[in-house]
Amino acid sequence: MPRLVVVSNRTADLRKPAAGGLAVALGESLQQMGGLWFGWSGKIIENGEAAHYEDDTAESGVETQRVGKVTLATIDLTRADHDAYYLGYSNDVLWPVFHYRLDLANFDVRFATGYKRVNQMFARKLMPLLKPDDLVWVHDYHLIPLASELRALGCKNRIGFFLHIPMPPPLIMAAIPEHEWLMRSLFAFDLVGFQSQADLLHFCHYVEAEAHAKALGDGYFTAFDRVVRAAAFPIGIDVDEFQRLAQTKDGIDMFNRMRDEYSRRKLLVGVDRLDYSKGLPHRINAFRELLEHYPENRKSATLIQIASPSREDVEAYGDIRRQMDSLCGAVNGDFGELDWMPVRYIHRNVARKRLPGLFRASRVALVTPLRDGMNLVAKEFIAAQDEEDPGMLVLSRFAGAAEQLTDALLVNPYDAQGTAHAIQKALTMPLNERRNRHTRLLKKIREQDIHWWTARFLDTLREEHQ
Ligand code: ADQ
Repeated sequence: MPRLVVVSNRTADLRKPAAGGLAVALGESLQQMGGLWFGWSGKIIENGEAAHYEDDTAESGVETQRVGKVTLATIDLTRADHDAYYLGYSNDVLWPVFHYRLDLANFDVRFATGYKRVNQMFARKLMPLLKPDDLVWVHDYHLIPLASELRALGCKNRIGFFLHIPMPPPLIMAAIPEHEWLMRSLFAFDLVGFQSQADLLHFCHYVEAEAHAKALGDGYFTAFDRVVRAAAFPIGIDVDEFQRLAQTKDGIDMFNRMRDEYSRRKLLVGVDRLDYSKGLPHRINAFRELLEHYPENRKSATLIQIASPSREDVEAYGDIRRQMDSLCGAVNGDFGELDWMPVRYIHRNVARKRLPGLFRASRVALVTPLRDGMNLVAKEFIAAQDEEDPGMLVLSRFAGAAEQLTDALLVNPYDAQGTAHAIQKALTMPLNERRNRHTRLLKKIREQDIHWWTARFLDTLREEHQ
């Protein structure tokens, strides 16, 4: 069996499940299969100059560490490289554009140069660690050119790529000055995976229209003298692990505390990174609509919104924070009573072990991103429910998860009144309907869980084109 080599921007401390979806998903699969995980250590060399990378002696060395069955191999970045590659191109160009937010993108040409330079360095550092039959699995938008850089160094391994965020439609993609180069880079992989059919379709439209790729059937395309296969692999969660977490002492304590605290109230919950793609201000506005148009919820419904700090060095993230402070403050100011606050907004990280209890005690989860690759919180909420008396999921149709979770109440998060109506429907849904919907949702997330996802991606990567 070939060794698995995972490459992602960050490797995580596998002993501590982190807040990012990628870290959670990969940590689980790598621990099971063993192998190598390569990425940035998270350390920044303050006095380093990006130009020094031309001189091999000034480059950061690779540090290795063994955690269980996994070898972690990490490199540091200079401040200049970190700012151009990570803050700049990854989070100020690719993240907004891939989430359809051209208005937030900052197309500074220095970002593209830094992005390319760091991908070259990743390739140079990784290449000596590879064995000929390793399967290489590259993750996410930070590393789109990595396979082409590895190929330039002579790498013949099978290399797969998974995009955790949405793939935008061709005309939005075309706003990125380097869009052709990015898409050509994808052809250096053997397999390119997307979260949803919608993303896959955008890729197919782009390569056929803009790159004149020829479709060979079964997801294979040829262009630029290479053959790549593209397919959708909706990422899942470890349903059993999440349910076990709900049954631990911490899980039960959290559930009991929340249930006692909110015994007279209907609890709604939202758990996200504080990111403009998650639709948090729209959600607060929809909740305000709920209180206005369905007054029976006043003094009764409470929304706990956890929004963990994220990418605070990027300007747009400061804006969303200020917006949330003001919107939540206004709802509480306008509707709050001495003994009831409508919104409890928590701008902090919450330990993963607390989430199942919180989800289980909630009547409704609001997962209403404006655009999201998948959204694992939606699946975790379903996994945590009491099957006898399950809570309902209100889910944005613009989350990748909406393709699978059609038994949730699907909403357009831009439509505050429509969303408020769906929340009201969720709060008042008869037990029988809740149970039926939950049974079907749970079946879906069990069938396509994290183990299914890993196995399907790797099995497909192993298949050679005939
Ligand atoms: P994220 O944008 O980080 O991930 P998501 O899938 O919702 O989004 O969440 C990832 C994980 O982080 C979940 O396990 C969740 O419980 C946890 N988490 C989120 N907010 C938290 C908080 N405030 N406190 C504690 N834990 C929190 C990216 C893409 C997604 C895609 C994933 C996986 O943007 O679309 O689903 O990768 O591919």
